[in-house]
Amino acid sequence: MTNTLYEALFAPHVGNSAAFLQCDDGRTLSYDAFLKRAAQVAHVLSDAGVQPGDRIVVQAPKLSDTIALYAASVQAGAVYLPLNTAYTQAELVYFIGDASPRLIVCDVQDEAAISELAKAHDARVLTLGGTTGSLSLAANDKPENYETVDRGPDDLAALLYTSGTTGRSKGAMLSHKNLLSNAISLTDLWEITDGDRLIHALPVFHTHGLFVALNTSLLAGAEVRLMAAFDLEVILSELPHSTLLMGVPTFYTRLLGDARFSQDLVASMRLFVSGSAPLLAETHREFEDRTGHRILERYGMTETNMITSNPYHGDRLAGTVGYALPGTEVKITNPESGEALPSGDIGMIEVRGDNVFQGYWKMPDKTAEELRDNGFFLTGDLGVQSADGRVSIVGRSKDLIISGGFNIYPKEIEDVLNDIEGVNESAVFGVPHPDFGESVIAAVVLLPGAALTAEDLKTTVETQLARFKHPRQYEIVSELPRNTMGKVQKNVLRQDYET
Ligand code: MCA
Ligand code: AMP
Repeated sequence: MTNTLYEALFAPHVGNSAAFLQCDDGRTLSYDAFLKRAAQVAHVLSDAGVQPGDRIVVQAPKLSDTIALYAASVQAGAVYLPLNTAYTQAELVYFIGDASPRLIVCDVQDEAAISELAKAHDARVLTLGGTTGSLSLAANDKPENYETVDRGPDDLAALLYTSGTTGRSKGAMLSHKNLLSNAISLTDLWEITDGDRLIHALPVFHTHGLFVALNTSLLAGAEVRLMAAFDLEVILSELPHSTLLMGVPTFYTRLLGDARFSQDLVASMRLFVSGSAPLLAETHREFEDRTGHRILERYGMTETNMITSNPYHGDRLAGTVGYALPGTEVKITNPESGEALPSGDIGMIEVRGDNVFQGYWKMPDKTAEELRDNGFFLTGDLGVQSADGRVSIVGRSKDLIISGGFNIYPKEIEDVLNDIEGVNESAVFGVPHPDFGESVIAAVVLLPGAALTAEDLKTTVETQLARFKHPRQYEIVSELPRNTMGKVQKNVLRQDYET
């Protein structure tokens, strides 16, 4: 058997009686029990007709069986395609049409609606949720071992959709090598071992919670306290028995907002990692003052996994994202010419290495635009590198809002608004928010005579887009600010509406 990811992350744990997943209901699954469960789930996948290379769409609650499904997908040689549980039916239609999955695994509650969607695409539907999910029930009777399907380093293990500044979401094709190389780098760098216990409060449909948190734990044999979702009370109660927390900046500002969060409470903690959105220097300092720990900030993208990290030993500098990971090259280039810039100059962050994806699913032109022939990927982030290679992100050339660690592409919301009868044009932008980092505002210009209200706009947006993308404020304006070239000046809107 050769299956790059399975052999490295899962197979070494056969017979390992150490705890792997501890769930909200207090149930603990050892590594060995988890592997047996994954094998049972892999049989269900095969029975559903899943062949090597087939996509499995997963929009499901965060349960131990959801993690077993990820392992089973790897073992069966399938391509795991997780989706945000907040996505609406309207959003799902696109993903299912684009990825043409063999199987869709959804929440028990959504079975009827998803089955309707699946019909048009000839996909099977199974469910997860409580003890009644059809996937879990089917797995119960299956054998506890499964013949692992051969997969090489360049075979796809996952397809993760990421929105774009223009057009539709793009599926980032991630190979076994992409995921494994990054897991190895991070586990080494952050010194994760089987003595660690990770508080896992991130969703498992994005790179951060799925790959950074789980693949490193699996590689090291660490214990994972699998929380269904972020819950401040639970985290406070788990901190005294844990060593590791990985989160988005909102996790850390919320912890700091609670007076019980103290140095004593984190006495057994070894490392706090932050990423997915910029961590304010102020949060970094306040965290150190309160706990004595310096948060370790790292930087990554869906297309590249993790790119840079502050050092485990050495200076974790607020406002910087550290150094390129071992085996990963970073350079700063002139966004127009692509020429490498000297240290100290601001430019586009480009990255190359085994961590960089294989391209966008069925979008060769988009791939060619963002992935150079020489292997460097254009991140769309603007940064600067010090003479010794330390990277700071100073902005984005892409029009992106990051709210609570979720990416929101204004274009997607503008498209929905502009389609409303009576709307002339719109501009969606982010303003600073104390909890989510940024929050969304929409400025809308109506056609002459149109009598739409903010409430009308809100009602339409709500039927189309996931809740976290909804503008928290709608402003009907007479015109949008433009520069001499006619381009909408979102920086002016941001300034005007910043509170
Ligand atoms: C929830 N809501 C949000 C967000 N999350 N609104 C805007 N932005 C958000 N991120 C809304 C809900 O729709 C709801 O609205 C209300 O807030 C409360 O919902 P609840 O589920 O209770 O939210 P929460 O518990 O407060 O969640 C906040 C959170 C969560 C814990 C910060 O958003 C989260 O887990 N974020 C992590 C995202 C993540 O994993 N990103 C990694 C991407 P209403 O009440 O009005 O209905 S991977 C990545 O970026 C790269 C690769 C990297 O570098 O890691
Ligand atoms: P995603 O498209 O969900 O993979 O999000 C990737 C984007 O998140 C990056 O291109 C950055 O803009 C942003 N990001 C990730 N980590 C950090 C960080 N530590 N600081 C600032 N931005 C970050």
